[in-house]
Amino acid sequence: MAEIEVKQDLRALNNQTAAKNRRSFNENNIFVLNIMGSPGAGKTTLLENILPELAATFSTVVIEGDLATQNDADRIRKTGVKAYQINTNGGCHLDARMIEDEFRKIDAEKTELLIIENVGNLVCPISFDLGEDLRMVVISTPEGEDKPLKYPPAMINTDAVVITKTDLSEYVGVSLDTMKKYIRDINPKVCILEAGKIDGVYNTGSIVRFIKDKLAEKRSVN
Ligand SMILES: Nc1nc2c(ncn2[C@@H]2O[C@H](COP(=O)(O)OP(=O)(O)O)[C@@H](O)[C@H]2O)c(=O)[nH]1
Ligand SMILES: [Mg+2]
Repeated sequence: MAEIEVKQDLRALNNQTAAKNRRSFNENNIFVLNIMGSPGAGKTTLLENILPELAATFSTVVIEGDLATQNDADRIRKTGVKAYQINTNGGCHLDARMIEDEFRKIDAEKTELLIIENVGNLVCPISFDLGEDLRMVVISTPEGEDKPLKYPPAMINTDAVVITKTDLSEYVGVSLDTMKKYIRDINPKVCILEAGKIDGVYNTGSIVRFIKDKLAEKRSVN
């Protein structure tokens, strides 16, 4: 009982900071995307492939979340996009306070799109609002087609599910159609997108379009 109360207090505190972050992002006309998914699902690879096109249109910054190392921030910097690394030192998710602290280092006036790659985990990040506008959950075919059924909160509390490594589905005995059906069984309304290498080229067109559309939607109502 005491443990439940502590968790509820932590969540309430996080929500307050997330609301503060959201106000700061809105005041500065920054669109914020939170990318979540298991370790190795292909989150950074997806970013490496969508950033050139997104950064050509919008002034973009990335915040990377990992337990340790600067590896992912280094990978992002190679695309020419500015990246900030948060090391959680064992923490299984980013929280709104970490983003608030990191955001102070960012030139808000010069930023239009902020992309956050959360710590690799299909459970903890889902229940922590960071103040983002858009959520994407990345799930790769080698994880197994039943994973959407096993992690319902990740399928429900997101705007889109990106199935990555579509090129590997036949080698790991995973049916893309079954995986999509399981995602829809949990969340009939969620947008399902695909990414993977086809003939050596990583296809990201639908994902870039989805992000651009959502960003334009937000601008049109503000
Ligand atoms: N074949 C294939 N490999 C991929 C794809 N996406 C990512 N990978 C590989 O999967 C591994 C983990 O990817 P990474 O982007 O670091 O995953 P993250 O931990 O979710 O950021 C790397 O070796 C990538 O090269 C894909 O679409 N197809
Ligand atoms: Mg990564």
